[in-house]
Amino acid sequence: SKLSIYFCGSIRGGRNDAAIYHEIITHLKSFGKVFTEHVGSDKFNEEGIQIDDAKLTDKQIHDRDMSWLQSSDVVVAEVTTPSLGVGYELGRAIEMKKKVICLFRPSSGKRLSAMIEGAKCENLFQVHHYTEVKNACQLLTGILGNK
Ligand code: 6K6
Repeated sequence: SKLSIYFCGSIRGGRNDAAIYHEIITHLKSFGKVFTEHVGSDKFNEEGIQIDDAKLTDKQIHDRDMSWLQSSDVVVAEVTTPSLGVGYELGRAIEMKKKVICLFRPSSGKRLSAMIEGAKCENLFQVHHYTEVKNACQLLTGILGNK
């Protein structure tokens, strides 16, 4: 059956990995509906303002994202580029007892926050280190593919 998937990736934290988010989101769409698809779009300026879409206030963005998060079955986060928004979403998702899958690329030279790495908990909060996006996608198929 079709899943509702909430994807998290950095916007104002930095757009270096936007192309990777886009690839992951494209893959996730084969498992159901992806909220926050815009996270993988290239239609943002450096301030994380969406260029062509209707302009929303920060409060509207926050409230809309929180209701999407609430109605999602699973949360997938690319956490390599540190983002306050993504960290916030993950904390809220844990509180909502959502299943969370974090994806991190050690080849970035960054070290993942202990608050994300250390939140790891068997099934409900997973943290996976990957190298190539295709490996991350295979991993997602393994987790989401038979649901
Ligand atoms: C539209 C109008 C003005 O700005 C926008 C676009 N901004 C956002 N739209 C939707 N979700 C957002 C936006 N900014 C942040 N988020 C959420 O926080 C996304 O779901 C991302 O996972 C996360 C990114 O947070 P930052 O702190 O890196 O921006």
